[in-house]
Amino acid sequence: MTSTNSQSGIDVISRKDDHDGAVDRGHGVIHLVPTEQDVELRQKAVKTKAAGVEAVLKSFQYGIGEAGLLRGTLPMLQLNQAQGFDCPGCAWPESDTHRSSFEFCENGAKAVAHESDKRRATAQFFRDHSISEMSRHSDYWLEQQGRLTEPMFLDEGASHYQPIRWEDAFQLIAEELNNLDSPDQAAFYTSGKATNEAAFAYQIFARGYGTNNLPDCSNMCHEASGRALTKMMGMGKGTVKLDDFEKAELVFVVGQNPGTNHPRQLSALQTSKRNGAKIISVNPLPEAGLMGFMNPQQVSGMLGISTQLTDLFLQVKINGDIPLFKGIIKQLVEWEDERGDVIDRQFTEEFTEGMADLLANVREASWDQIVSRSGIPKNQIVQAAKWASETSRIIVCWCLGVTQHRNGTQNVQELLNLLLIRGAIGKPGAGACCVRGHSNVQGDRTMGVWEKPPQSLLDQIEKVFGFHPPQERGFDSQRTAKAMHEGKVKVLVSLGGNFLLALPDTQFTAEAIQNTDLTVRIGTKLNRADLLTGRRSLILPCLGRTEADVRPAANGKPARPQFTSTENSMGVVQSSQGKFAPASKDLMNEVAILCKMAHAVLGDRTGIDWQAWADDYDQIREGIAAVIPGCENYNQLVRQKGGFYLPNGPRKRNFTTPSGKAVMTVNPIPKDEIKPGQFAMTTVRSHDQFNTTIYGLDDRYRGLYNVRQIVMMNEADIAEQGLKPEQAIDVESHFEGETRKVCGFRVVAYPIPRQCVAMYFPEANPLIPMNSTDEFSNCPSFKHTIVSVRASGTKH
Ligand SMILES: Nc1nc2c(c(=O)[nH]1)N[C@H]1C(S)=C(S)[C@@H](COP(=O)(O)OP(=O)(O)OC[C@H]3O[C@@H](n4cnc5c(=O)[nH]c(N)nc54)[C@H](O)[C@@H]3O)O[C@H]1N2
Ligand SMILES: Nc1nc2c(c(=O)[nH]1)N[C@H]1C(S)=C(S)[C@@H](COP(=O)(O)OP(=O)(O)OC[C@H]3O[C@@H](n4cnc5c(=O)[nH]c(N)nc54)[C@H](O)[C@@H]3O)O[C@H]1N2
Ligand SMILES: [Mo]
Repeated sequence: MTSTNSQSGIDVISRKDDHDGAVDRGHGVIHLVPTEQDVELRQKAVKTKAAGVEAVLKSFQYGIGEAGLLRGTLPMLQLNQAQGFDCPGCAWPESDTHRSSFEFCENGAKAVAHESDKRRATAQFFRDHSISEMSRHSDYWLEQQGRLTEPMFLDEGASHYQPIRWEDAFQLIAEELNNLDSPDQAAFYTSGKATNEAAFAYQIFARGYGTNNLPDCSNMCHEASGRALTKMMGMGKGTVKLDDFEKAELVFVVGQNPGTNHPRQLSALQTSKRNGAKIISVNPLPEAGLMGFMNPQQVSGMLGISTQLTDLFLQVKINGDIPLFKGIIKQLVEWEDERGDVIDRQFTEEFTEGMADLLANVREASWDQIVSRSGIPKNQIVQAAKWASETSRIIVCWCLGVTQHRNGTQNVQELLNLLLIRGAIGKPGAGACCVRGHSNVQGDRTMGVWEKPPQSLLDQIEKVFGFHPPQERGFDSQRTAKAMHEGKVKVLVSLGGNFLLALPDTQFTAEAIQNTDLTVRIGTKLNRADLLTGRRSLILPCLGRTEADVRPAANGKPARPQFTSTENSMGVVQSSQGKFAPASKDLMNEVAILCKMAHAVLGDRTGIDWQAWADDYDQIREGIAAVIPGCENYNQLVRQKGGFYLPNGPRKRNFTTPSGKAVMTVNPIPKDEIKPGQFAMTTVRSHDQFNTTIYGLDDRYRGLYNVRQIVMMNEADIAEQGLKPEQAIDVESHFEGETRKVCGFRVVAYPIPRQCVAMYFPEANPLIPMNSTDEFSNCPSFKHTIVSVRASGTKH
């Protein structure tokens, strides 16, 4: 590693303090952090409502700007229509019955426009720009170079990528993989955009090759939800359907920012509200979409008339959710002890176990501790409990503010305890709503992308395909990074995503990646993971979901359009067919790319005709039908208009736990490890990004413009630290004696609880310790890092 001098305020990342994470490959320095100058921060008032006509205009503006008038607007009209393509944005479902012709949201539109980009990162672009030069630019700039058009190869020690033919790329991968000492020296990462066909073919390929090293973005996202739901109900998925929102009488929205990350969820919440439901929001930040909503699909919304969504805003401290929900349950149990009509005894006796321990635990809990650790006054907790005692039509929705903690699994468990004691599972208008992230992250798991595969999956693969899959557990994403760092994993294949910037501890992850022999990334656009690579690197560009996928005539079959399928957050599987001209004639769908890669690597070792799978996805779907429970007749079911629901036991009070009952759990209040002068730091997405893809520099609803290297802090804390708003500060994180630091971030006054700060993902990832993960799910604690701050230029 060599160090470079940073001139800009933003250019510092370090675990060791003496370098910015830049590496010298022999042909110039590759920067882990861009050296581009930032522009001036602008701050406006925090918004109290989301969407409305402004959002529609923004989506068209973005669509037209990025993609050109026709490519920009036409795709949006196809979005989430019964015959169109599945939105490549989030995993929120579409209505089964009524789809408006504008069933899209601003951020779905941005995702589509980003893909329909008219700009191209061609071979000439790679000739003109060395990787060193590209690395000086921001991540925003990298994705702005447009769609990748042909396979590119970076040789050992080379300064530039050069074009490579598809066959040669597959051959290179085959040689590298087939020369490893063990298949476990390779890892196959998946980002949750991959469709069901891609995910299924990919996991069969990895297992046919001989490893369960199938890390995926879910390991960093809802792994804790899967663990908690499986332990307590026997199935790792939520239990509600969209129409339950019409019948609900109380909806909790915990640790999520739907106005930005799941905008169509606001329509569902609006429906609940109009039907008389109360909404309780639990969040350290007063997120615009939680407060009010102007529905862009309706005239009133277009006119700027909003629905007030939240009835009770519980502004918890970061990681205050267990104490808060323990408090709500405690109050319910106190009333039960007085009046005996709060716990649903019929339900709990017939369908659950473990209640005695839960009741003992909440009876013992101290109100003082509940109030001080949640940050919520007792009267507000009593109010929430009162509403929860008045109805059992309760839905609890949650996302990353709940899961990405060292006690993430227990957070989810405490929410589920509330549903169970009220009998709010398996009845209309009630249940668990685990709001997934990436558009097909749930489907990827259903299809078998899982480093800890259930034995039943392995046995069925063996039965259907005749090869013996590996039986040992593989690496999840964090363990993959560590294994690469130790030199145990030498080849990393990524199906989409950005392994470098999505993982914790960017510096460590960069070192890990650079310690491999080969990195291969299938993607649509350039990102920093293509610059900080293994000794050799391949970029394999693929079609996006909006583009028509016509496989050429082969095996006696004429050329015909292919489609793929996805599963949304509520277990609905449906087909998705792109319509638009591909960004380049050299592109293939990622399904075809994977099958061709598998063919080159495995030949006929698995007995699967990979070429036939590449040319006709019906054949892959036959495999899905034979292996994945609930997918029998997949080819037929997926062609039905609106798709089909996967089976969901808990929705019918059929709990597939070892005892056959839903299991209540005891979840201790987490230890308070924050010392005076330190802060709990959470990381959030801005309104203008999709994970590591930055669409723009504005966070409109939070009133923050132009700058992403910021720290949102309570005004009183800013003063107490002797700082001034907008001052440049250094942030140091503390974990088990290790420190990590970023410098030159701007502090902004924000309505966040005392001793709590928020920063943006992925800029804050250098601060996140790799080993700070949930004990049960190993999900990184992206929402809780202990930090201290200093004015830049002063010593810690
Ligand atoms: N436009 C857009 N859509 C997206 C994405 C995107 O990047 N852009 N990403 C997709 C993906 S992969 C995912 S997983 C989802 C993510 O969806 P979200 O979970 O909504 O994403 P985050 O921005 O991480 O927001 C977490 C929320 O939790 C709150 N929070 C932070 N810490 C705590 C805490 O300790 N307790 C509580 N109760 N709340 C807390 C934050 O203030 C914030 O409102 O969105 C998906 N959809
Ligand atoms: N600090 C912090 N870190 C986090 C989080 C957090 O909240 N805080 N959230 C975590 C979560 S929830 C997640 S899901 C991960 C996200 O981790 P990833 O899923 O790995 O990252 P993305 O940014 O979604 O991936 C973006 C890239 O995907 C590629 N891409 C886009 N569309 C397609 C496509 O159709 N096919 C293919 N093959 N490639 C495509 C593009 O090249 C783009 O650059 O990050 C995690 N990291
Ligand atoms: Mo996610």
